[in-house]
Amino acid sequence: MIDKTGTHYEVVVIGAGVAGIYQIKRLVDLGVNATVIEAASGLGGTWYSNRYPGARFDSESYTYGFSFSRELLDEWHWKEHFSAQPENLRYLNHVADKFDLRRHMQFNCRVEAAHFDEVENIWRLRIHDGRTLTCRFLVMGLGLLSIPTLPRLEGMDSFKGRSFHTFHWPHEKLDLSDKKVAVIGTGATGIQVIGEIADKVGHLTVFQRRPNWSAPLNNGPISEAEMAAIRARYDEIFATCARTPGGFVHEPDRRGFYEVSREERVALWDRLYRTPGFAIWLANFREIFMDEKANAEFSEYIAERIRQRVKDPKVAEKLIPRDHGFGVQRVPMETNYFEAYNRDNVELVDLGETPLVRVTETGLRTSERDYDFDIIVYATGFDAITGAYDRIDIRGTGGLTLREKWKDGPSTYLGIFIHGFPNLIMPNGPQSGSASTNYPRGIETGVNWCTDFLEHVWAHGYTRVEATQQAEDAWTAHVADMYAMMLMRRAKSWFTGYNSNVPGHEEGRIRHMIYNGGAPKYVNRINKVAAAGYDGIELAGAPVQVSS
Ligand code: NA7
Repeated sequence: MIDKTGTHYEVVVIGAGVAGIYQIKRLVDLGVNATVIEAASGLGGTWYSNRYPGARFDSESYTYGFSFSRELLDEWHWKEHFSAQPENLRYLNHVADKFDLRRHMQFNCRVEAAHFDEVENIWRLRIHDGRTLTCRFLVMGLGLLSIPTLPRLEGMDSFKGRSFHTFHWPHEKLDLSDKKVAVIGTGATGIQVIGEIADKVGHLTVFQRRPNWSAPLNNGPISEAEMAAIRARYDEIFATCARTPGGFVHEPDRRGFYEVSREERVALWDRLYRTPGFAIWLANFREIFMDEKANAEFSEYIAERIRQRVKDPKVAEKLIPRDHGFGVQRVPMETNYFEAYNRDNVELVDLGETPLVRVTETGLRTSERDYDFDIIVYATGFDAITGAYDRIDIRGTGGLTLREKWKDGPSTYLGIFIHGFPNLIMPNGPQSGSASTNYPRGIETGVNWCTDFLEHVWAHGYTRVEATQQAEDAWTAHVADMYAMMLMRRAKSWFTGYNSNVPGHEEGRIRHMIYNGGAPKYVNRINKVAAAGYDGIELAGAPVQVSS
């Protein structure tokens, strides 16, 4: 008999983002006693929090939506090829309402601790308000980019204007006209914000530590007729996503980089530069990711594009990355980004030349001078992928903390299980397929697999499931081996666990955060594991009667 001090559920899902929404849908359909615990006051995860101007998909909208319901696909009209945050949040709320999922979600609840009880094989959760919950299975729908990080600068609290991380951009309308605005950071987020606000602010100063390779998003509206055509092709669209490494509609060019002439390569690149979305990254030659010479040639092609678009040659050169080649970090997609620097009200400060020294009462100080601002925007990124796990006191068998286990980087079995943490399941965990692909496509795969797994467990009356050490070691080594083949391994980015603002993540040691084998290989592998009766996972225990 389970000794309960709070409410007991068969499954607790942490996080009401894309993963949590779909996971609870599957569980509710099975009639499982399950709940979603969400720290924010609404559902939507990334799309609930990131309300900065310019926040939008880089995935084609119709490849980002859920695929599980024909009715949903038929009734939803995406208004743009790369839909913006307000519509994305409306969509996720629509899904929750349509399938009556909201009543299975608890908002404003932050899970502070999750401890595994080895006697009863359950998880005990402590919520920030002091409540305790217990569950047999703990499913992590934690965001991969949900813990924003700020620079560690002296004087940050002294600034008298408004300052915030892009993740905390105010929900109410913020008037930027006539304001002097600073944006620190030129990652995917900074590049979206800068392109969007450049012509809406009084003056914009961009503080860039390292430039990023970026290319046009080529967004556009979707008419009724176009949407009807997309609806008719949904099966084909999702089939394409399922067979491409990134889970997108973009298929890599199968020709060998060196087998075609320079003219043919340039002709492809000219076409890709005009093609919407990640085509420039993912429909390119595969050598771009692995071969230094091929990467350098393509990077120079993009550098030339930057020079053509930015009028001041000195500024253009500052916007061209020197420390890494195109595509070895996450490629930000831009709209009017480079043109922003042609405006009289936009200035670029190269922190490589004049580093930030401190925040003052009125703005920012670099090694060269003081700047005054009304608003400082920190577009400085996230404690990515493992950060949300680190923020919860997760303890497995023998009191082992996940924080300690993962202090040098994650280790998992399939990105789904962690040895030492029984009954903890991650449909979109570090080193899983969804962490490196078009998220919702990977998430649907992960949630479906995990739900099938749980059905298997319930059908057999197992109460304790745990990956073996051996299975975890083999998977983690496999993930590391794939990094070894990629130029990405040398890049300072969240793909390798780099973040200068997070102790322990500042320099050097690579963390194998994502699975780089591509969606089809990942799906093939996890399906094989299932077909082999869940190879690598110890299934144990007899049913325990739970009193209510
Ligand atoms: P990113 O891609 O991690 O970018 C963060 C940016 O902030 C990047 O330009 C950093 O420069 C810069 N940064 C970070 N810390 C500092 C400090 N201390 N001083 C100056 N500049 C700093 O995060 P994003 O939010 O843009 O994108 C994250 C993902 O969200 C993205 O990939 C999408 O999938 C959605 P650096 O390059 O490290 O020198």
